[in-house]
Amino acid sequence: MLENPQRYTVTAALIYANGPIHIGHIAGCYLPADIYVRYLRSTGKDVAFISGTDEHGVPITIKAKKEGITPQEVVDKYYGQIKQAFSDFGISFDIYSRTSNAIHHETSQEFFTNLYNKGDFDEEVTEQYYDEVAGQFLADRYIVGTCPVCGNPNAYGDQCERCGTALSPTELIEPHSTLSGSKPVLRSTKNWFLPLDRMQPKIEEYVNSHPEWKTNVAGQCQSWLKEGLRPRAMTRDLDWGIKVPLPDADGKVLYVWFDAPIGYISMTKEWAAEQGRDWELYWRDEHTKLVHFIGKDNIVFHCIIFPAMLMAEGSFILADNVPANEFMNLEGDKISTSRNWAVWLHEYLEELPGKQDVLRYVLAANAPETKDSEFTWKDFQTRNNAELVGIFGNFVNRAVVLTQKFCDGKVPAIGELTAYDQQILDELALFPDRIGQAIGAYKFREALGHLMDLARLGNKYLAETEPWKVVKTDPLRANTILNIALQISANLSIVCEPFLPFTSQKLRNQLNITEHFNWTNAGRADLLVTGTELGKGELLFAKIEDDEINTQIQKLLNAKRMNELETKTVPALRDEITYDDFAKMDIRIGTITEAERVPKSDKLLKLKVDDGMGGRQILSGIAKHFSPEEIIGKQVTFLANLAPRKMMGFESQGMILMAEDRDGKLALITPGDAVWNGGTVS
Ligand code: B3M
Ligand code: ZN
Repeated sequence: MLENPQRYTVTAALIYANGPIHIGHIAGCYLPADIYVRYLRSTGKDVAFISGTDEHGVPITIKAKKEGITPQEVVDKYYGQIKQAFSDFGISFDIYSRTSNAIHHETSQEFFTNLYNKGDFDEEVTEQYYDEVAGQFLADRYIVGTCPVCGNPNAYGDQCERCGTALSPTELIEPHSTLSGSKPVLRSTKNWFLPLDRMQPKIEEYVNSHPEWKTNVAGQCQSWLKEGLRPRAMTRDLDWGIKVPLPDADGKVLYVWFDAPIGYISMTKEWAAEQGRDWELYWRDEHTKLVHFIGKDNIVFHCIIFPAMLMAEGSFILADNVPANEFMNLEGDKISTSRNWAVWLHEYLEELPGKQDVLRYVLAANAPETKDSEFTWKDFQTRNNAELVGIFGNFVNRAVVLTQKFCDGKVPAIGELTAYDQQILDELALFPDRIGQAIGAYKFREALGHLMDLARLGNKYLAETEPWKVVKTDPLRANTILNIALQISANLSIVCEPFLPFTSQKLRNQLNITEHFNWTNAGRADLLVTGTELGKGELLFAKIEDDEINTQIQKLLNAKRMNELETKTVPALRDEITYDDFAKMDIRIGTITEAERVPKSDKLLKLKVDDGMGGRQILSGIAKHFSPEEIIGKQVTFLANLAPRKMMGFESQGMILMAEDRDGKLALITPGDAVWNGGTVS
């Protein structure tokens, strides 16, 4: 672990630009990174906070195929959307760029050429699956087959999503191409491999030199190392990506996991150029602390493969830490893009405007730091109402309102301190370090807990000193109490900023803080100058009502229902019949003229149908689907020569034809144009 770094390069995963982002991404990676960076900035550190979109690789081409647009159109669409959502949510990247930029292509190719020239790659001809119908090599993701471990028939060539096993396509049982459905054949092709096997001792040394890494991260690394690293191809036979800068590499691109992490470097270059800074300090100076924030599915790439690339290249620093989080689940189920089981950030921002900090708070409080965690809307509501409104907002509000009431809205003078006041101020002074140390150790939940404890301390102080009573007998004493309460509030505005930046700004406005206080000022009891007029009082947090939550829960339930429907298949065809069989049926058009429920039956409606032949009575089992009123006057299709039969004591002379939707809903079959009653259907 690097002690006393001179500067920080903090990266957050370059998410694939193939879809919008959801709360799982934020809780896993972006929010912790933002809290960390905001804290570092507040302590006056030199930080570059780098992120952007990953615009290469098979996930992009798969999406393009699905949406029927080009890969370029996919990444253009989502880059803008993702960038906007992050910015609206207050994720304070110094740059949010993209791997399709020219500078990134150049940087990656240069990196590759460097390793190539140094002889770091093994050139190898291997057998890869090829789709003869589609005429192209198949990326692992384009091959589906049965998992040899758990028998899942839909395992991908690189991983089984049911049991989590990492696979190679040749391990799949009965593989087929998702491009054409055909059985892929093996064809030989040349690629360039990074010999991770030979590099293992150096990688091991690196990983083992970081005993401070989180256990979930260290655990994954050790299990990879224990299995023994294998050479990994750094080029692929694909047409979407960065061209391999070699003469004999037509139709080949850099492996997306080769170019993507280099994106951190090229984006830093881009940022530094804009800022007139030297990018090399952020990647080549050993006093720079490099930290990668990612989700758990990216651990091996950031802890083993990218460091191996950097080691081979030789002129870069390696990550000091990779504080990867586990996953966040949603309402008892895994977040899933394909099943639309997610809370999408852009939708949240639209549907719950002005509540960025509530989501930031809930996601930080529930962050999956050591194990998978869970987001529920009920918990969201409770944390908002009980914690943000009930503790944080309540304290600040009391301090401000009492000041308005008893002190003319101005910061009152502080007088002589009691022993209790002093004790409170001593405690206050400890908070910035306590919170900061937890953030520095990537323990964001703990840090947030300390932050709330400071608000609790404020509440306790007011409850015990009761300035609203004291003011009647000893106004000077009340002034001292309120001064202290306001100083605690001012401190809250500083130390809450990494977590709740919007609230911090509101609070500063409310306390009329114009100075640029930062972490180094926190802990002091003289932040607010006596006599300063407070700004407009506005509630920091608003109660969230059941309605708002129920709307969100309903939305998820709808998604679940849509999914269930989508997996439903069309019923199998009945046995074949001849034309003569069909011709026996006399199907006609008629108009329902009367409809009423059949007593004692919850299913049957008794209908009068104008059949152009004097009318007839038909009983139909549709009472659960239609009210009598809504079907009177409707034209329907009915089977006219069905033998009459008795139902619940009434004669039914025919049968109304119905169409059944996949969710079981019934629809009348009404002719597209009005047809005279008695008209035949054939
Ligand atoms: N694009 C995977 C992902 O979006 C990958 C991360 C790259 S980080 C350099 O989860
Ligand atoms: Zn499996």
